[in-house]
Amino acid sequence: MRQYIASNLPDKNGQLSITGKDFKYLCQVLRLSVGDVIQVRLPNQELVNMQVFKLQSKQIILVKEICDCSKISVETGVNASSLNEIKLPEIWLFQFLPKMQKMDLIIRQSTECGVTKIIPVISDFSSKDFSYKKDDFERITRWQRIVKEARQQSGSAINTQIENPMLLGDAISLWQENFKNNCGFVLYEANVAKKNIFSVLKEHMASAGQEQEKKDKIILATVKGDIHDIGKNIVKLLLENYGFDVIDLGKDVPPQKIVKTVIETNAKLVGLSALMTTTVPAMEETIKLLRKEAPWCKVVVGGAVLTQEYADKIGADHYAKDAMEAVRFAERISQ
Ligand code: B12
Repeated sequence: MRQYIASNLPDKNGQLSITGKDFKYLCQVLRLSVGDVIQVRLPNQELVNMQVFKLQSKQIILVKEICDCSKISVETGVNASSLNEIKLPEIWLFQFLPKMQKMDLIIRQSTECGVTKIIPVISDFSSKDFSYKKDDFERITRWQRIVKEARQQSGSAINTQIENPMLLGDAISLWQENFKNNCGFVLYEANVAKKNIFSVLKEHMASAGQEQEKKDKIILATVKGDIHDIGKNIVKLLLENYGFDVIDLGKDVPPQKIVKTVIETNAKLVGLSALMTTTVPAMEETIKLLRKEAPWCKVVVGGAVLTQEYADKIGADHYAKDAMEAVRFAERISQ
């Protein structure tokens, strides 16, 4: 555990008393004993080190660290991040309701990734397997529990909020109210929705006369042999949101097809994604071919397996660790 999410603030003596389910979790799962130190995220989102002061049959009492324990004694590794280190933009996930189990997984993963708000959307694209009531208290409580667990395990400083499921129209209004002139991006699930929410939003924006003028063309592809495309799709959505004209060649794309498209469209930038060590060579091969056949074109690479070192080794112009960094690079290139 990288942090414990506390529901209350410590009392006036600086003691935090924990009972019930949280008590069981701390004692039976994490096996805390007297003297152990853990990181605690207080309700005001402050992160403090607290030490087990007393352990009784149904209650555990934590106090602000009293000994000089510079090291966290419960599961070392990456520590929870403190809020002031985080200067990320807010990320809101508008998610068509998929099957229950999948939604649980999505909530867990987006919390771990630092999504600020999760908005479950009810529409024709939502799963028909479950009937989602608007104010299903039990379901919301369950989702909130998943968020709490995911925050505890990942150490995320972002206080992820989950909304009651809402109809697509309400979701669009919410998006417009909050992201009018700022960037907002939407994750989507192509398998659930033939027409994804982003295209729905784009249509909505176009009808409201807000369609932006298109910037440069960018070719995106997941390289040959690799079928991971979630990250690339996020990059695409964000680039499009910033007005770039993205040609998405999809996944498992051979180098020749990428080079051919660059030549045909005269694109200035290619974004390549690879998520496996086994497909990084295909990325290298693509870059080599691009240098030969389309030397004017810059290449930005990304994907969980890549590092700056790898990117340098295979001759990429830029490594983007996330979608926003890809946008920043594209903005620089297009100037
Ligand atoms: C989801 C997933 C799958 C899904 C993919 C669904 C899909 N449509 O993409 C499925 C189930 C199909 C799958 C299959 C496989 N997978 Co898989 N998969 C994952 C998993 C769990 C998450 C990847 C993901 O989507 N992350 C979320 C996105 C948002 O993050 P991201 O891709 O990193 O993208 C961000 C940045 O990296 C960056 N970025 C990404 N792309 C780009 C591109 C550009 C141009 C730029 C600028 C930036 C950029 O921006 C994004 C947003 O910020 C990872 C584990 C992990 N935690 O990474 C394993 C993982 C990638 N898979 C793995 C493996 C081995 C496989 C399989 C071979 C399994 C198998 N035996 O069949 C197959 C691969 C088949 C193939 N030929 O490709 C391994 C790879 C190991 C390695 N280091 O080589 C991983 C790491 C799991 C593991 N720990 O073993 N997988």
